[in-house]
Amino acid sequence: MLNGGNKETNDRVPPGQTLTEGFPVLHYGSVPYYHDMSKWDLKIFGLVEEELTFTFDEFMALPRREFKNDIHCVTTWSKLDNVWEGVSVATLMEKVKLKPEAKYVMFHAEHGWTTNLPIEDFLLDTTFLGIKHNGEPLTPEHGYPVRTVVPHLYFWKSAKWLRGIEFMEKDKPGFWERNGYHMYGDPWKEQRYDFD
Ligand SMILES: Nc1nc2c(c(=O)[nH]1)N[C@H]1C(S)=C(S)[C@@H](COP(=O)(O)O)O[C@H]1N2
Ligand SMILES: [Mo]
Repeated sequence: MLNGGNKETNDRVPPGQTLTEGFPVLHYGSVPYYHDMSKWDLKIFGLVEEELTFTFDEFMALPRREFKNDIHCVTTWSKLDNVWEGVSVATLMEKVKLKPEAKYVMFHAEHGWTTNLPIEDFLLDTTFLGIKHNGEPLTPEHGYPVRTVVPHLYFWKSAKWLRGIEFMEKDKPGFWERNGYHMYGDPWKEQRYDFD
């Protein structure tokens, strides 16, 4: 058995992954610590009829709901049964009018870090903007104040410290995708690196 677990559990663990009970911290660069949230904003831009900027207070006032999922990091750990609170993409998109050419999304994080995905994957009702994990606000290390969560793709597609969502016509590689990671990153197909 993959992880020594029961069959139901193993069915939830993609090939080459091992379960972890902890919540590892992984990122490139330094953790941003915010002291003054009046300087924080979240921009929705690119192929939209009208660009939008949320202040911290505006974003935190959006309706939220609970999400449960399993996450899979390309470095081979998976963590089951995460409970999150976040803003659904549907809630966000009520405020956004896309141009018809919008086919891909780029998440922009603090320090210029980026990751890309097709718009269909962004619009799934399992994708969301996470604010709490297992009942607690995200810690600085895990992406405070808001991170995207795209649980059906490897976890590098889930941008911590989100600051922008850009809609694009053509796919473009983000930070790890420029550095050898797969453009899509399906854990069930082990799309880890660009040659997979
Ligand atoms: N802004 C930003 N988000 C990021 C990263 C990063 O370097 N910067 N790393 C990604 C990677 S590779 C992983 S595995 C997850 C790890 O999230 P965690 O530290 O909360 O476990 O964050 C993803 N989101
Ligand atoms: Mo990762």
